[in-house]
Amino acid sequence: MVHPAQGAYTGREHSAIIRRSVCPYDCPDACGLLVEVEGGRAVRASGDPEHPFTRGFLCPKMRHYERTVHSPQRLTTPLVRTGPKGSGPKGSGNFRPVSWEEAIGLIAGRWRQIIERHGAEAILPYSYAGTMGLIQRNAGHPFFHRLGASRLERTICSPAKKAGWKAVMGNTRAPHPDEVMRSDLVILWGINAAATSIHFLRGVREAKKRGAKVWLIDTYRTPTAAVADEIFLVRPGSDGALTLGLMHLLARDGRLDENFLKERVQGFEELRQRILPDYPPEKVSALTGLPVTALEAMAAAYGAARAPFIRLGSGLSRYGNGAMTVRTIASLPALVGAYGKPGGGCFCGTSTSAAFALSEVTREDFMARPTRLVNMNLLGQALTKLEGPPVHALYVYHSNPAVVAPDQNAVLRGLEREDLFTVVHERFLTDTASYADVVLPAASSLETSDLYNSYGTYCIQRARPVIPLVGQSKSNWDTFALLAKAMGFTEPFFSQSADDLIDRLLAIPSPWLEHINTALLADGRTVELPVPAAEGFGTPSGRIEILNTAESEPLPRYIPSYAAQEDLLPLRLMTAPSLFSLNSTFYEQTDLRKRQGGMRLLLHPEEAKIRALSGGQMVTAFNSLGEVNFLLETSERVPPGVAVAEGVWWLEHAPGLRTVNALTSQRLTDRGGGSTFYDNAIDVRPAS
Ligand SMILES: Nc1nc2c(c(=O)[nH]1)N[C@H]1C(S)=C(S)[C@@H](COP(=O)(O)OP(=O)(O)OC[C@H]3O[C@@H](n4cnc5c(=O)[nH]c(N)nc54)[C@H](O)[C@@H]3O)O[C@H]1N2
Ligand SMILES: Nc1nc2c(c(=O)[nH]1)N[C@H]1C(S)=C(S)[C@@H](COP(=O)(O)OP(=O)(O)OC[C@H]3O[C@@H](n4cnc5c(=O)[nH]c(N)nc54)[C@H](O)[C@@H]3O)O[C@H]1N2
Ligand SMILES: [Mo]
Repeated sequence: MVHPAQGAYTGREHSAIIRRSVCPYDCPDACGLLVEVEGGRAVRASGDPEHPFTRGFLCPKMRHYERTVHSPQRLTTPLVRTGPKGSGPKGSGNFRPVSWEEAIGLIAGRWRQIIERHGAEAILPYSYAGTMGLIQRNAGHPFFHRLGASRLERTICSPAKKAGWKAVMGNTRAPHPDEVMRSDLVILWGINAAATSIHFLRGVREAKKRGAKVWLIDTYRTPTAAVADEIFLVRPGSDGALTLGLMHLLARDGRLDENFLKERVQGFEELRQRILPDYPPEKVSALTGLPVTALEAMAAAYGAARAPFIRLGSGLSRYGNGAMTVRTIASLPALVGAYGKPGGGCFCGTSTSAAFALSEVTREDFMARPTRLVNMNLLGQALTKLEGPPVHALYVYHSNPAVVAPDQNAVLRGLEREDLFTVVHERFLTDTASYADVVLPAASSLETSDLYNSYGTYCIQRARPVIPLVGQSKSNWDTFALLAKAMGFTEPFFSQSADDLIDRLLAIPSPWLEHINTALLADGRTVELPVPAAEGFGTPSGRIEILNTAESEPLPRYIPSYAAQEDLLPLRLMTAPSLFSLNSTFYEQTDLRKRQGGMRLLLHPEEAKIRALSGGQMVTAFNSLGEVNFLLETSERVPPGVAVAEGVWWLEHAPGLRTVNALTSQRLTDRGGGSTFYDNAIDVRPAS
């Protein structure tokens, strides 16, 4: 048993000591960490066995967090560009180290000129989820609001999923994730939980032990297939049709919970009469690629289950029809009354940030007027085409758009502009940083204070620094404090510390925080918030709204994805998460890169054969947006018609000049302005 030390790093410790922290990355689990610190360095990271949900188990990515924190590649001083833009880490001779004072002075000077000539909206902040802590993640909002800069619509991840869920369920809160243990039919739907929700799988395995059956519905056999009893591989973007087909069969066979539908659901009759007749099994089979016998068996098993539980991922929402697909799936449990049963329903995710008055961090009130909104998925367009005013300055923090944003060629064309003044605050000289005019070194989560929420559990945790700052790095919060001072902002808000702001947030009354143990939280331990009691559904009508007249389409129906509408190229590209990286994070760890086995494209052997390709060969994947070289792997795990590229690789480690997002488009989802990373078609030829 380990006994972590209390309080923050003091700088006076000489022998090894163990301190608590939190995994800062964009993952639903938000693991509790124990960090062994020796001589001011983190020497080992392990899971905190006292974390109520993650219970001491870490994913392969975090097992050597110390290798990221103390990587020889960490940036340790501010840098100013001396060579051409975008020559990558190999060309790091293109920068010269400068002091923070010089760097901040340079930035403030350029920004003042730009504001004078073009107005503050010519400045665009760009950030996403390098760190999930509520303070560091949102640290730029008050600054850019006060500056009057353009605002970024942060919709790269899953806004379509949220919009789809909300259309049916409103603000209904998710059950506790361990509710899955009480289910007799668990459906892992469009989620590679073995990569993206590993602690949730513990509950799934427990349900299995108690007799539950587990299904996986995906577009290829992901590593999650190992826990599944049944695997259903659907055509990409066709889950909406699948769901309507299942509903058709449930209605046809009288497998409905009529009482539940009458009392707690709005609009099932309309759906039954106007929509479901259009989705007979033969048609749904043609749309989804699933045989009619499989559809019949699925509907029969779903209808007969005592408490079917859907764990819905985000992949299937990243399509032109993504919000509608989620809306349709969210309606399904209502037909059999699963939302009313322990262990039943649909789990999309939690949001414990709801416990906090986040507007006290983001400070929309600092805006003199609502400024221009720029959708982050349209960064390529914003940097190359936007007028009134064009973007003259970009400030990137905890994000890596040169590789994570769609339409890489457009993004890089934008970043290459000599007249664009780019600042990047980063831990590493990422591909984005290699295009910067000024690079600022960022602190890691072990060096900063923060308050962490979770989007897969009901846990929160406060973290304090466990090691001193590496080199001259600074946290997001402290960097914006310097920039605020340089820009002449005198509001006391900008001179408080991150810990001051955390104290303030925790002191604001919230029904979520009423009964928690504040001493535990102050001590840096994980605190689980009580799941709010479910009284009815959080919709305007108090019912599950299958019919929602506030939507432009009042009822769910199947809309084909962009790629299905075009049908120009034969392969649908799945840009799926890897077990050994998190978006473009962790590529600094050599072992994790090796475990991915290089930047690969997976194809069914038949698809390789008709193109005279073989596994192990270098291939070029292409479409109208770009070309990307991959190492080809042929695999029966991938059905014909589908290509899979896991991971978001750095250009530095790519076999060619581009990575996967040179093949993804800037098209948006039907609702929410989301990304459509999975809704792209490609073809493949031998690399020249
Ligand atoms: N190891 C690892 N963990 C991660 C991440 C990572 O990159 N790696 N990313 C983090 C982030 S940012 C997020 S948002 C979360 C969630 O990250 P997401 O990217 O949403 O990952 P999943 O929810 O696992 O869902 C992706 C799955 O959806 C499948 N899919 C794609 N299209 C379809 C379709 O049309 N139908 C069906 N049924 N399935 C489809 C893909 O094949 C894949 O298995 O995970 C986080 N955790
Ligand atoms: N092809 C494809 N593209 C995708 C996805 C996909 O599945 N496939 N997933 C998409 C999704 S769901 C998401 S959420 C986005 C995520 O996109 P991003 O939010 O850009 O995530 P990362 O790639 O993890 O890059 C985060 C960067 O932040 C830096 N960083 C970490 N901590 C700090 C800090 O405290 N301060 C500062 N200043 N920097 C820090 C890290 O070094 C890292 O380079 O990517 C999207 N892109
Ligand atoms: Mo994400």
